[in-house]
Amino acid sequence: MNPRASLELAPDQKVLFASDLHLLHDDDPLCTGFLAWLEEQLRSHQPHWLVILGDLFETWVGDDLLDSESAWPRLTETLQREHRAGLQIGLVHGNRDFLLGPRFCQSVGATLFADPFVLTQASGRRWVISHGDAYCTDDLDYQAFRATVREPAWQHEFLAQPLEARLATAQTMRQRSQAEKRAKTLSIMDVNQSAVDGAIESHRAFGMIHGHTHRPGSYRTPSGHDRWVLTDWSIEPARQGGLLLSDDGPRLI
Ligand code: LP5
Ligand code: MN
Repeated sequence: MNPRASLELAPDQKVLFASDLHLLHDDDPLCTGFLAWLEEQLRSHQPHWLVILGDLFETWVGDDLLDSESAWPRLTETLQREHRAGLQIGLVHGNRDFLLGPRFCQSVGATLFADPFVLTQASGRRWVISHGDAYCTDDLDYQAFRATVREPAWQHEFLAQPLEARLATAQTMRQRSQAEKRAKTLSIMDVNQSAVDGAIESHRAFGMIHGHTHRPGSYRTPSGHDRWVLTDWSIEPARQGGLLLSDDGPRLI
């Protein structure tokens, strides 16, 4: 699957971003909350694109999950219906669901985008769009793990294992991640500012939009660029939201 590397917007086209939903089950309250939120945003803002900026799922161990008892009928049917009604859907891999593949994308009518990709607004303003984990360069243990599991050969071998074995490995890895995070400082788990500035400048962009760090807000980088961070999700409505990019610029919603 060749991910798309850029997106150019025409005047008046808006993009709705959401990330870090970490959905567990198709029928749980978080998924219900997300689908209701999505319908509401689509109705009130009428975006041309929905871009899911990684970690839609708590974990994703292969597209054959769609055949399993933990399939996603409500989520996939809703996205597919919106896609048929004219919504363009984009997807970026997160650190939990980097194994989302062509079959999942097809099931919801989504286009996979590279991490990072460059979005150009009608005004010519360029944004680097990323899940964000790649810029947490101070987290050396995570970056070593990331390098391993993003290798095609590793993924090929992992995906050849039975589904039950993959689910068990993912669960072990989740527990390990939670344990290791308790010993890491907040700053190690945040993006590295120089890495962000480097990416913005090498793409000749105005700023960056990302998720992953669970620290929503708009920030200024040391070199004076804009960095917008999406919220992660929980069942509390205060922690449910996204970002709307319009001709007026980005806005957390
Ligand atoms: O996700 P979160 O918020 O808890 O923390 C992330 C980083 N952790 C991860 C791991 C994922 O949570 C769990 C894996 C998802 C399953 C994917 C599909 C199946 C793949 C199975 C892989 C074996 O991404 C965490 C960061 C944090 O963000 C903040 O940025 O700190 O990083 C870690 O916890 C990584 C550890 O520090 C290093 C772990 C080394 C593990 C070595 C064993 C690898 C074996 C691979 C072969 C089986
Ligand atoms: Mn993440």
